Amino acid sequence: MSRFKWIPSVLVSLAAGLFACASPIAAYAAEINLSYAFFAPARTFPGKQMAYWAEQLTKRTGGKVSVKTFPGGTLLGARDMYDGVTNGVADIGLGSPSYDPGRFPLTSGVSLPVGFPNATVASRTLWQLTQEFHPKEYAKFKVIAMFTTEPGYIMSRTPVRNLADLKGMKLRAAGTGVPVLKALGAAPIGMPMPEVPQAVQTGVINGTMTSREVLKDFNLAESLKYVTDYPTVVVTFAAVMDRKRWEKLPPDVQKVIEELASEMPTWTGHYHDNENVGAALKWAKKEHNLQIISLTADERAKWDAKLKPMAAQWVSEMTAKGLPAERFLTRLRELRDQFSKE
Ligand code: DTR
Repeated sequence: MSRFKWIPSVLVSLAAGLFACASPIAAYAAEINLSYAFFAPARTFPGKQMAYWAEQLTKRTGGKVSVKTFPGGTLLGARDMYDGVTNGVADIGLGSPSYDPGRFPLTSGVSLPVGFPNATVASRTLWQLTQEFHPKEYAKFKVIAMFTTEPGYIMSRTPVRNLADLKGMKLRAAGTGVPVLKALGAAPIGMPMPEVPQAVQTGVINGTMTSREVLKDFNLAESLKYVTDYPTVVVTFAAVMDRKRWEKLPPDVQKVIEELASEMPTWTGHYHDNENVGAALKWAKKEHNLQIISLTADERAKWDAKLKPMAAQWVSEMTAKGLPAERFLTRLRELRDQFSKE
């Protein structure tokens, strides 16, 4: 009998002991870790959406998936978000298709002046259209969440009461808002939202056109004291995952992500419409004496007339590119009306 006969049994109990120690940890450690990048701060409404989604995914998968979020452009900025996902810098990226209408041509139709009443209706419309049309612009991606801002308003350093006030004014918008400002006679500059506070402070721009919660969430009410009460166009957001990465996820996890994807437009729209914007306006009025400027009926009609040709122009441009623009816009209007009633 070898005197080393006891060794294997010691090893077995050692291993068992180690396993016993390790197993409680294993029960809590996630099997799948995902990184999720966003270009603006966590306190903003898309940032809140990201945190909610991450928390829900972990909860609904029973801890199988853990998500590490990187808000504030710490991993990817607005300009490199979608390429960053393709290159594997982040598993998921939340960017704004509105910043690059050339890359997301069909989606840009949602940012036409079509009279969405709020972010909830626009977000649901955007998601439903994407489900029905499968735009080629997302071919490399799995879209995991979509939503929009409320229709944007002009917020400016000096009051804008009419087209004459607006003439030549340097105003910033997301890429899809640039033609709107141009049609109204302003001098538009396209730039991502996180760059706006500094551009306002240094006088590069006299204001911006976007959703009104930025008055508080980016502290813009300090310099921009006027909001012109004329709702224009929404800005779109899409959170995507690289398609190959998506295909590697187990079906039960994919199922939860799809379930969440169908909920996010309404969740985000409700938060933005019912809490976020209202709280920001109240704060800006109280802390910074924000003024809301109403347009006269005559003036409003002039603005409407300037924006009216935009939809038809968009259809002819996109049709020339071989996109089903006419059908897309018709369906958009149907969905807008349907969701407005719900
Ligand atoms: N993408 C936007 C809109 C925007 C509105 N609120 C936020 C908050 C965080 C990031 C972006 C935005 C725009 O640029 O107009």
